[in-house]
Amino acid sequence: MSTVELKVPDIGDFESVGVIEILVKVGDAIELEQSLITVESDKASMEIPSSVKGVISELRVKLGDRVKEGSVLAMVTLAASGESREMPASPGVAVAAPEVSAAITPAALQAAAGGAPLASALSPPVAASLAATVAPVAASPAHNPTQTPALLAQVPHASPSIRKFARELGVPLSEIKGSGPKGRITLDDVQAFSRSVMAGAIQTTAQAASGSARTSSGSGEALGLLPWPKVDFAKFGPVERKEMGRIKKISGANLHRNWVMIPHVTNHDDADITDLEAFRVLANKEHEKSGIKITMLAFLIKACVSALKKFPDFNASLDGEDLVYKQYYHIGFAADTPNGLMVPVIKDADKKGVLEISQEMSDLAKKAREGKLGPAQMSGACFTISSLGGIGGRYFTPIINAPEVAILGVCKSQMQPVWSGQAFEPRLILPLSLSWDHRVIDGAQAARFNAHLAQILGDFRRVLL
Ligand code: CAO
Repeated sequence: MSTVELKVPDIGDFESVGVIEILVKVGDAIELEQSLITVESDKASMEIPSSVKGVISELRVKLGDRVKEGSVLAMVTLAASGESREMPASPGVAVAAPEVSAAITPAALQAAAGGAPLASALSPPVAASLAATVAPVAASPAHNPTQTPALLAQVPHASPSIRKFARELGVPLSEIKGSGPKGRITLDDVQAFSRSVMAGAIQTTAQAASGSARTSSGSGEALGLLPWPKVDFAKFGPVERKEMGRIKKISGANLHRNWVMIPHVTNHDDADITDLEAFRVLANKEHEKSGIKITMLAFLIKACVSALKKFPDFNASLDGEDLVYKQYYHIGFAADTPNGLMVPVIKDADKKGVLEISQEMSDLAKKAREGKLGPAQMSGACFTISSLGGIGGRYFTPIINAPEVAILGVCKSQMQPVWSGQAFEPRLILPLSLSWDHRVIDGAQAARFNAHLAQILGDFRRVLL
């Protein structure tokens, strides 16, 4: 049996990178190209794959270590029938010269000379470079005892971008069951998990352990801000203290993250819905017997689908440095419930009529108020509408529901005098407030999106164009 050192290959321009995940443990049988650790620079995260096949006999890194090209990650006892190859380029990492990434021990060298196990375990370029990379095991520094079994157990299978995304959301990958090939965790899995937590359908282990979800009232110290003011309110008058509800705590933490992490901009516009409202009233009369109430929100959902089709950037999500353009149109709508804000999702709104959407919305809103929404009914949205139309107000700044990139806020429509060219006419005007992620969308696009929406709401026949 021969043992080799697994080293960090050329990782491009980075002086050193931090180890943020260790994906293997001592005793693991590893395959060629199997990911060993995840490292992160200030720009990206990447997985370092193995260049040999064998069994991990020692780990030389631990979480938080900084490594650079040539750092020894692990000792690997080579598989008799193993293979080896040069390090492949990781996404976003330029691998310069084809370096030998596994430094070879004297035992391995001996084996190579003898031909047998090592020759089959190493590729020709690796074998050819043996002399330059001999690193006697005995002389190597004592390794750090690395991970606790708990950390090493059950390393989830997910790409670096998904890991990064999960980290940004604070989603523990180890608690997600992957739906991708070989149980790989997909973007949808992370989103679904996050929404379930937000909706209170599930709790992360950390939340369960602490007995509560992370709330939005952090100290702010992590952001370098002044500490939150601590006031003894009772000094100024009688008070009553109540713990925030579970959903409020969870949604608060999500809203806080979205507010802090997304560069929000909000464009306000108006839509003339005089004719649409007249049609809605008429349609409701005609369908009175069906028991379905056609709502303005159902028309808004259809209008938004049309706008999302015309401006696909609004139907996208950021995934690392990529944009994922969704070819489906699932629209979330904010529902005010006694327990707090919930966002049920109308799936495939492009394939449904206004009647069907109205019916589904009413069912989902009822379930939301009764606290009976399942995670599947709150996941997968591409875009969200938050309607305060039934309540009041003029305009507001809705917070984007990550990883979506925009949200439409709607307030109460009001009769207003509008200049027709000849005279002021009374028209029913609906205020629109579109918040968008400036990393993905530009102001001009947002203004066009709103204008398109207003055009459709002004004359719904345009949806057919
Ligand atoms: N302008 C004027 N009137 C409006 C309107 C608008 N934009 N939108 C709805 N209305 C009217 C409806 O026609 C209805 O009137 P009638 O009872 O006379 O028919 C009334 O307001 C109540 O409507 P509704 O709110 O029950 O129905 P909806 O389809 O508009 O909305 C739902 C459903 C679930 C979105 C809504 O009940 C709700 O929860 N809204 C709050 C969303 C929220 O909290 N957003 C903030 C998120 S950020 O914290």
